[in-house]
Amino acid sequence: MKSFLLRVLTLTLFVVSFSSCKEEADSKKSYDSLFRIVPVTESKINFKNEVAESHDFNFLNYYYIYNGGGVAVADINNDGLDDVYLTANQQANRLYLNEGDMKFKDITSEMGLSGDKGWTTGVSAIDINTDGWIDFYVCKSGMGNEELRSNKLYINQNGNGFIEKAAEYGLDDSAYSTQSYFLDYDNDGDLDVFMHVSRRDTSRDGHSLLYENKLPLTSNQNWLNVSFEGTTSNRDAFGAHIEIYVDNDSWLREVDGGSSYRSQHQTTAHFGLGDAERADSLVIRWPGGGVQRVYDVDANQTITIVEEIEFPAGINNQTDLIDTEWTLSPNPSKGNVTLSVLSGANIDANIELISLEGQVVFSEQLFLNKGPNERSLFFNNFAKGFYLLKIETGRQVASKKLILF
Ligand SMILES: [Ca+2]
Ligand SMILES: [Ca+2]
Ligand SMILES: [Ca+2]
Ligand SMILES: [Ca+2]
Repeated sequence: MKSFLLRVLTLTLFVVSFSSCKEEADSKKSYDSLFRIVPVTESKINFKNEVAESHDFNFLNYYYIYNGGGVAVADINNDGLDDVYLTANQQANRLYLNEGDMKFKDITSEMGLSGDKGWTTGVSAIDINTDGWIDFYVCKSGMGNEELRSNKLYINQNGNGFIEKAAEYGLDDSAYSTQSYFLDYDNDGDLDVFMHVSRRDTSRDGHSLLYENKLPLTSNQNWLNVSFEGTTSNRDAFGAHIEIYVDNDSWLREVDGGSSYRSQHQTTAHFGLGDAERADSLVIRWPGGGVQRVYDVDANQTITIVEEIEFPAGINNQTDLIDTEWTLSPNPSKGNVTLSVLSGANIDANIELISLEGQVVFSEQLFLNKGPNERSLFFNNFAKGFYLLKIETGRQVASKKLILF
């Protein structure tokens, strides 16, 4: 009997001890995990792709039923925040505007995107007309009504809404398309389309389709294709984040590893630059944590940027200047300019004033203290016009336009 009691006690102690270990592990997990689920009440992304099955509508007679829709993530209003377009099979597709801080707003209706019918199989966010504004191409598929299978192209109206123009662009294809892959396959600055079509589409003999973009690009449609090669980050640069700055405008792209079902876009970032013939700067945030900047890049070319530097994640914020955190005022100026810089560290810097012809007309060494810095600069003797003020810190370069009048 004594031995039996001892065994029960030992087992009880083991169970209590195991339970408390598990609770401790669960508790630890909730504090240590790198991800958390953002609740719908917080994000306001209240979207479900619900498919209703029935005796007459199921996998046996409708083989698309579990393929899903697709999602496209891109900045539709050029505010530097990625927005989200979610597509459904039997419900309406939805566009959510990113309001920052993980909060989104359903703007489907106000942007003219409601009323999209048909069985959506995929969506791509691309700038099809190279005007600097992200457009959406939506693939439709499924048996039955051919009209509902016609793909849709929503052209962005300078961030104020979308107008459907698939027929005008010759992309209102009613093939059994699953998803489209966008690439500039002839390197002429516009995105061409490779459309993946189901082998069950006997009208196309099961062939996928390649569409060449024949839109004539004007002087208002300058472009830049940027390819990336990681060295310490992954070689394909998946996860790289690219910002491009032109005058007061900026655009954002990310190199992603896939889009919707059975498709992946080119990893080259395609930018429409409007009437700008050069980009002031490109800021590349590599997946390894490094930040690289490239300056004064001519438009209408394809360039490859190889990863040169890597900082461990988090270091940049401690030691680097941040573009948005330094100012020149007043700008335009008559010559007396105040440079305000928030520096992440005590650091040596060199500033240069560069004319439009590319001549360095002024340079000075500065020591920046960690925190806010202000320096008075006197450019009263320089000719009126546009200049570039460049700051170099040894591991970082940043520039801004300055107008003297
Ligand atoms: Ca946005
Ligand atoms: Ca566009
Ligand atoms: Ca092309
Ligand atoms: Ca073309």
